[in-house]
Amino acid sequence: MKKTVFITGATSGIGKATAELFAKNNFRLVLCGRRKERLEELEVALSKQTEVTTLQFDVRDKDDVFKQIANLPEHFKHIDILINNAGNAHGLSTIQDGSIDDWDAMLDINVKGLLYVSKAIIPQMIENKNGFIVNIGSTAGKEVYRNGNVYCASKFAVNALNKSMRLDLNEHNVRVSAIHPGLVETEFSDVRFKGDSERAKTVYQGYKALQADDIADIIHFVVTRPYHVNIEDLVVYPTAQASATVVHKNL
Ligand code: NDP
Ligand code: 8X3
Repeated sequence: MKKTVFITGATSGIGKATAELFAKNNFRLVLCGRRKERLEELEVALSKQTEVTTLQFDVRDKDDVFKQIANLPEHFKHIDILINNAGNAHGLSTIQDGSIDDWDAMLDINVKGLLYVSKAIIPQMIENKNGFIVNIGSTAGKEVYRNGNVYCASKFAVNALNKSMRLDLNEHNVRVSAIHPGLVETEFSDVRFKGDSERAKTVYQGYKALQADDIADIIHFVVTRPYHVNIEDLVVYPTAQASATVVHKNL
């Protein structure tokens, strides 16, 4: 039977690549993000392959998150797979110089936003005794690096929530996985450096970073294992990256 996948942060990077791959593989799609035009473009493009609906919300707005998920068209209400992907780093500063607005954004989006969306979708998975939640963490949630402080904390929280979800949902037959990528070339660094695209480009220079398609491929692999198989935690780096701070560059 055709499965429905709900993807947050589908308007760019990992989320968009995942939407495209899942469309190709005949999943029904609920695609979320704030940028309306991008959602519309995706809906038009992917509707040629599968059924698609879009929800435009900011994951920080809990009332809107709950309202929009509750009001999904009938055909899209039953969600088999939730991919908690929306998130970003905002800034790269020492703890003493960090911006409180950036801290709020990262904790509100990467942690609380993930919780709101999950809370809106988990009850139906419990009722159905079936479902899959994939949390996109980061290697920043496994190892801190200088200036990463609050972004790292937000991803350590995703790691903890992933483990907690596994414990709490275990008796309900719901699968839960986290995927923790290292450096992936997306709009991530543009957002981190607030539109300074020259600086963002330097993050991916001198080596081959992971691409959004690589992560989409891994997500697809994880969710298409037989139901008795649950990959708990998957860490993936580009070959040139050995840890958060060791990247072999040929500059
Ligand atoms: P992008 O910046 O390309 O994509 C981020 C996505 O998140 C966009 O679709 C954006 O949509 C959405 N998003 C951001 N803020 C909000 C919000 N407040 N409400 C709703 N949606 C939001 O980055 P990536 O694809 O790289 O990032 C995806 C995930 O992967 C993030 O959780 C990130 O932390 C994680 N990650 C990224 C790595 C990397 O090196 N790139 C490595 C490890 C993990 P819109 O702006 O339209 O709302
Ligand atoms: C994104 C990877 O190294 O910029 O989560 O934190 S990193």
